[in-house]
Order: sequence, then structure tokens, then C-alpha cells
Amino acid sequence: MTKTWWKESVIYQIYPRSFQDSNGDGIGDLQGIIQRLDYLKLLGIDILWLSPIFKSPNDDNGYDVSDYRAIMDEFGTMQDFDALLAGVHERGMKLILDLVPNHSSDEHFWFQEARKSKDNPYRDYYHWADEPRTNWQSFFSGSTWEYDEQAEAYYLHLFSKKQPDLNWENPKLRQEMHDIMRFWFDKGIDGFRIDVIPFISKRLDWPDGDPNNFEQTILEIYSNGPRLHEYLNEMYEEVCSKYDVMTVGEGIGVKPHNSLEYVDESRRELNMLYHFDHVTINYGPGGKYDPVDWKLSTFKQLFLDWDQAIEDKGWINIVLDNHDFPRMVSRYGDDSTYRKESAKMLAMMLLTLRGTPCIYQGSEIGMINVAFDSLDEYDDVEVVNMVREWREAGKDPSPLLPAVQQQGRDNARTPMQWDDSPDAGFTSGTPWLKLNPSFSTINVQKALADSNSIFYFYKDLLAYRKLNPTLIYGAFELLAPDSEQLFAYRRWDADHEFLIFLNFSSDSFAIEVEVEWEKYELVKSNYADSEKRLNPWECRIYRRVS
Ligand code: TEU
Ligand code: CA
Repeated sequence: MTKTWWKESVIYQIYPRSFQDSNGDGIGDLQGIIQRLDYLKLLGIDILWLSPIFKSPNDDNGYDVSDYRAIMDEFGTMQDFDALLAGVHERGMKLILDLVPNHSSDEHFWFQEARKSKDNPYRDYYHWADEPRTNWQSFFSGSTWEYDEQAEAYYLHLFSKKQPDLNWENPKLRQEMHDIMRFWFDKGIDGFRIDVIPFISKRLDWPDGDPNNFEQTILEIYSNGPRLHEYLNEMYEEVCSKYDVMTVGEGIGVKPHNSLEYVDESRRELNMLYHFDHVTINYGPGGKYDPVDWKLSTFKQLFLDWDQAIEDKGWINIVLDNHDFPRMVSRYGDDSTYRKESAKMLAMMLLTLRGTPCIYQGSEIGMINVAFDSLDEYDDVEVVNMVREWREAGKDPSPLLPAVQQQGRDNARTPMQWDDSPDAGFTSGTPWLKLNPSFSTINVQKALADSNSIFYFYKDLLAYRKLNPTLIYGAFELLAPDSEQLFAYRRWDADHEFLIFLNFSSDSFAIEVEVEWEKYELVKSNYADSEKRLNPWECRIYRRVS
């Protein structure tokens, strides 16, 4: 397997709007990130990924770009960006940005032009039709086809109405995207996370989807379009291959069986992608906002399936939460009695699977989901549109509240909790989204003052991972696959071997795996004792010594 810096790195995702405000307007910004670079260096991460920072009217918090070469007004200026990039590089870290190539904002110059007339040179930058071509549902409610008065036509938008889909069939549009990538690479950034990349090539036979099965529509119709791999290969040959940079695709709609089509090194497309299988594990018949229980055996199996599919031919990202999903400790751990223990256990999972881990801001202090009292307090366009749709249909949306509290994206978007001062050290003004009231007990200041904190557990593990390439490149074998409480696995190569035990329950039990214990030593745990019993949410790494 080829060894590269991006396989050996750990990524930290910043949601800039919620990270650190420097000027009191209640919105995080680039100067705020600069103020926190030493903190990130102390933690020991290698790569910073910033969610979109380009100019945007913020219908979807930057995932609706109106100028791919300018900084969002709220976040600062290009000078601020240059200072941030220099600050990251001075500290020996790398910086990757979020590229949103599937859609632009409707306020982008291209769309403003395109809607003017049928023969406008930008018309073909988007997908137009005289009638809605399909029954497709948008991610953010309603049809994916919106009539535009000025254009006298319908345009396609898989996300909100303010996010028209770009037409990658058009070579000029592809050229524009390549130029944009070069612009940022020439500035010195180290790569891109690429938003919904499996969607850029459309099915021009425009098949209808099953209106009762959105996940299937995503998988079979929106993703993996006919020319996708041609576009990705072109992007690699024309742009990425000319720089020492990395790409990680958001792998929505990608499954183990077609994963290598994206990341097999010999195909020269993307370097990595991250998958969604564990994210949708609790989606019920009604989808995301109809959550159901999930089983640990299923959860483990899907990580195994991914590892076996990729093996040593490609590479993936390991992601347990991000700005689109609930907090990982609330979702896969226990965010009350065993918050600290389970947050550390999940950290161990994140940092010892095969793949480049991505830590989402706040996970390193065990931030938890928020439960706002009313649907009107939610900001996310997904929730706002869903509530509006219910009201327009004459239905009372309040029964949605518990599901939104559990599954909503704002769980991960409340401001970063730096200390216990009135606005958690995030802002001196009014935060754009309410703080999670947990900030008085869960915050960075507290974590840094406690040598037993989740923060230092991450820091130690990050350092340990760096010193032990077996935990990066080594093979993976699942142990005790049927256990509904224990996630256990072996990582090894020709020289070294590790056993990892993760207790996904509040029970205490004896380790059920056959091990020649005398050959192993315990090197890391979130408890002090070393009995061959696991405490609630305990995690352990053993290293083979003979
Ligand atoms: O997300 C793509 C995506 O389809 C999901 O993560 C989606 O947001 C979620 O399932 C909705 O329930 C990416 C970005 O990460 C997300 O923030 C954007 O809203 C979306 O693309 C559109 O750009
Ligand atoms: Ca600000």
C-alpha cells in the first residue's frame, strides 16, 4: 500500500459559523479560527477542514455559493484567509476547504445570467425543462423542479430552491470548476472536501423515483450517474495530479460494492471518501425523522464490509459525526451518566479503525445534542422547510419535535463551548444559534484543566496513533461479530499487532474473546483497572509484546 501524508493525518472539521466569533456579531469567522490555532495544534491534529467559507447568501450556511473565489462577508476578507492559511502552515498543519460543485447559489452570476434567456451563454450551466421532468423530492422538501418566472422554465435543485444544480455535461462548466480548484491550490491550500460528489452526473433518462423510498432514490437515481467517473478522472488529470493535495468526497449513495470506483488509486479519481451507512442506520420507514433502534452487530458489520471492500487498494475517511448529524456521543454513546467514558470509547474507535479519522469540532470535549423547546428555534433549512410544508398542508408540525431533537442537524451546529462565561467564550454578542445550555459543565477551559478529560484522551491517542503506523495501515479483523455490546477488533502488520475492545453498553462484562493474554500488554484505557472485565463504556488497546 502506498504511504502518504493524508493517510497518516487526522482531520479536524471546523464549522466556521459556530467555532469562534472575533468581532461580536455573533457569527464565527476566520479571525476567530486564527485565535484558536494553538488550541488545535495542542490537540495534535494535522489537517483542518473548513466547511464552506465562500461568498454565500447562506440559505444553507455556505453550501449555496454565490462566488467561489471570494470569502463570505460574515467570515472576513481574503487578507484574513491568507493570514489563516499562513498560520496553519507555520504550525505544521494543513488546510483543506469545502468545494460545492453540484450546485451553486441562485445568486451566483452564472444563474443570474442563465435565467435571462434561452440563448444566454450561461443557460447551459444549469438543468432546465419546460415541465418538471421527474417526481423527484428535494432534500429540503418539495419538488426538485422550480419554475423561474424570468427564465420561463423549470430548473433542477436537489437541495433548496436557492441551490440550483449545475450541469456538468457542459464542458465549460467543468472548466470553470477546474479553474476554481486551481485558484485555491495556487494559493497553497492542501486539498478539498467535495460536497455530494456522487450527484454531479445526472441520469438524463430522468427516471422517476419511488416516492415512498427516498434512500433508494438517492442510491439508484441521484448518485453514481453515467458520466461521474469520467468527470472525476478528468478533474484528477487536469487539476489534482498537478499538486500535492488531497481530495475527500462526501460519499452519499456510495456502498462498499462501488466504493473502489471512486478511490482505487489506479483509477486516479478521488483520494478518499466517507460513507453514510452508519448514519442512516437508525432511519425508519419514514426516513431520517422517523428514527428506529439499531443493533451493534449491524453497525460493526458495515464497518467490516467497508474495510473489506477497500482493503489496501484505496482509502476512506472515518467519520462518526459532522455538521449534518447528531453529536456522536448522543447518538452512539451515552450522553448522560457515562458521557465522559463513552466519548472516550468513541474516540478510540474513531482513531483506531483503518482510514483517515475526521474529528468534528466539539467532539474532543464530548459536546452533546441540544433539545430546543420549540420547532421555531431551529435554524436549519431542512427543518424550517419541513415545518413550513406541514403547516402549508394544514397539519400541526409539533409531533416532529422529538425527532428533530434527536436527528436534526442543529445538534451539531450550536456554538463551540470554550468556557462557562455567558456566551461560552464563543462571542461577545448574541450567537446566531442558541448555545447548548450544557456549556457551563462541558467546555474547553474545564477540559484543559482536567488531566483526565476527554480532550487529553484524544490528545494521547492522536500521539499514540502517530507513533504506531500499524494502527494506520495495518489490516483489520473483526472479533466477536455477533456481540451486541462489544466491538472488538485486531489491527496488525508484519511487525506489530493490537487488539481493541470497545464496550458499547452500560453493562460490565467479561471479555468474551479468546486471547492469549500473557502475550499482550494493556497500553490504553479509559478506566484505571486492568481486570479482564470491561466496565461500562470501557475501551482498551492491547499491544502484542511476545
Ligand atoms: O450534505 C449532503 C447530504 O445529502 C446530507 O448530509 C444531508 O445534508 C442530510 O442528509 C440531510 O438530512 C452536504 C452538506 O454536508 C450539507 O450540509 C448540505 O446541506 C448539502 O450537502 C447540500 O450542499
Ligand atoms: Ca464574527
